[in-house]
Amino acid sequence: MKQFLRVQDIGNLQDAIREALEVKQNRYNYQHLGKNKTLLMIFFNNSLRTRLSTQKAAMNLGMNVMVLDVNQGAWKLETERGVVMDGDKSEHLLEAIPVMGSFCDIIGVRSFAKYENKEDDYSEKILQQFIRYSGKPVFSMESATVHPLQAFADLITIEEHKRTERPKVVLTWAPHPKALPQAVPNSFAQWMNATDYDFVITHPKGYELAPQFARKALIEYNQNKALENADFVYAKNWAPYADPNYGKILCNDPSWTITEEKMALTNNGFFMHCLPVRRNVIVTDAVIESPNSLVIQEAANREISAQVVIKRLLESM
Ligand code: AN0
Ligand code: CP
Repeated sequence: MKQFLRVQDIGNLQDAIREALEVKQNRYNYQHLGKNKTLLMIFFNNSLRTRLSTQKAAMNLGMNVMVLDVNQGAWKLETERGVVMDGDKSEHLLEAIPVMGSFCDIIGVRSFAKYENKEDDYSEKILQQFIRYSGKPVFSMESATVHPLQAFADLITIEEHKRTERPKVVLTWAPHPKALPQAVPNSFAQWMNATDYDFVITHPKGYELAPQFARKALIEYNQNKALENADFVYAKNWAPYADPNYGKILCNDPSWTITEEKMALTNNGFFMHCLPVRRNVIVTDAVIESPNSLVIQEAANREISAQVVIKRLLESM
């Protein structure tokens, strides 16, 4: 594996799940792979889980880890080529990337969609420049359109908790005061579409995901109907993809919040969310604190998904 961005990069999903469950049992068995190898984690945006779980995964593999918060202490970076740099930005990404690449063996990048230009976001402009100019394997730690380490961890969590071979998994939009990225629902949909689960997406009209991510999922605009008999309820806010409302807030209807009444429609379903989550906006206290809430297990599996990904990048060097 040379890069990790989409579900296809991980190859056969059953093999990846088997490897994840094995790594989870024996996470310190691969330290020889990372000896004298350095992971550089670059953050253009905030993080709690990705930062800690990815660093832990790399340490499990015997690697050295360096973390750079681009907006705290580094030079302010220009990302557009051709700009006369006489403003507040001291350095161009086109120098910064190869310099960063020269100090490490693998690079993880967190760089959210800016919601200024859909084409720039959906071409993964920043991440692709890291792939092109760093000379090193690159993985997404949530980039403009995808969050594959999250989706892989979510898949592992579902596999650990499913009670039937083909569970019903529902991705539901939920309200939020800010316009959040589409990366988490995009990747969740992409990874669920790669399984044979019964996969349903529910959201208000206007919140359709990009067709290349929604693909064969059943779209049900009535949330209560979508939740009927669900085995897993995956809640997330995202901003609209469709024009002219790309990246704007179109709906803030509190009736989409996941409550105990909503969960009562499910098949004693599990509640999932990638975190961070706003309580009593996305989900009520009672639901997130219930025994059916998997949010902590999901977060813990981020260490495992990251370890499988970094392990495979190291094995391909
Ligand atoms: C981010 C998002 O919605 O993509 C990160 C989630 C992992 N969340 C926020 O910005 C609150
Ligand atoms: N779920 C997730 O990626 O969390 P962070 O934004 O805290 O890394």
